Amino acid sequence: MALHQESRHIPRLVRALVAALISLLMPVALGGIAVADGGKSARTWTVQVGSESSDQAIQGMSFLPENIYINAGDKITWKANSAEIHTVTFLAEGQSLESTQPFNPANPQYVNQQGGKSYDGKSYFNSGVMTNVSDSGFNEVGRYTLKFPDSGEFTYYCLVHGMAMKGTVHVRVAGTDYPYTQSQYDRQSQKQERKILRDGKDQWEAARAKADNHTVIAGTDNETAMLMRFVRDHIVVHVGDTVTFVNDGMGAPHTVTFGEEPADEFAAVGDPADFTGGDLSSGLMLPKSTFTVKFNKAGEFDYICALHDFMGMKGTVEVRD
Ligand SMILES: [Cu+2]
Repeated sequence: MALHQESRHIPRLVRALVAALISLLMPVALGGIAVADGGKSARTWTVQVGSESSDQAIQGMSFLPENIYINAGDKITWKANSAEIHTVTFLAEGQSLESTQPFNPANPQYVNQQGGKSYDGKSYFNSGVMTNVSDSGFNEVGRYTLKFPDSGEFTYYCLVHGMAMKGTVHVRVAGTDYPYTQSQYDRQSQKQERKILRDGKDQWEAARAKADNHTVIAGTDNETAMLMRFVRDHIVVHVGDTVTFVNDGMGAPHTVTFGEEPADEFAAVGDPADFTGGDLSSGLMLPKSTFTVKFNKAGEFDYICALHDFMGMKGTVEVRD
């Protein structure tokens, strides 16, 4: 397959080389501007990072489009399109994705931009944390642009979501005809976004069916669409009752945090077997984990997911005598 594609491009490569040679031989009289690619100038393409519903409850884990075909010399600008944080990360030669997991929010290699503006095909390049909001708690960026001077197939990942979120940049020889226009990619992306929203709504409905006054679904996801909500977000129990919070997802972690948010969001705080108000936190709740709290005092207790509260992931347990 790859061989076949290579051979198809040889005449174009030869053309491009001839054009390059001519432009080199041309006197610099033309204002110093040499046209090396037969008149086709380099383009900048756009890839969207994540997607979301207008209330931010449903978050999509996708680079849209997932595959993009560009030519050597072109640039790509990734644009943050969701409150949920993501990264655009090209791993170094020989570095495995597994070795980078899980995401470490305290490590600058994960959260800050790494590498230059031109991708060399082998070093570690990272956008840093990308989101479309300014209160994520990170030094976030809305856009990340890289130039691709060399042809090749380059896969990148979101370090936050690992295997669930990857994309590929197919860089072909300068002058190659583009298979898709930007507006074709955009239409394809919109279709994909609508599917993610439908998936998210289905999961929300399934969560409602599983939840009751003593069982709260603390987020759920199918690795592409995530629900960033507690379901039910307001429950009424009695003193002495227990409530079990369930992360019903497959990829995204959450927390259940009463009182003050701990400096380390992932740290467990307090005794869930005897909660009478104050600070209590589950620590990091991985997919399929649960957190059970016994409420021993009447009152209204508000809690948040320390990771996703800025998207509205909050709840209340009302405890009556
Ligand atoms: Cu959460």
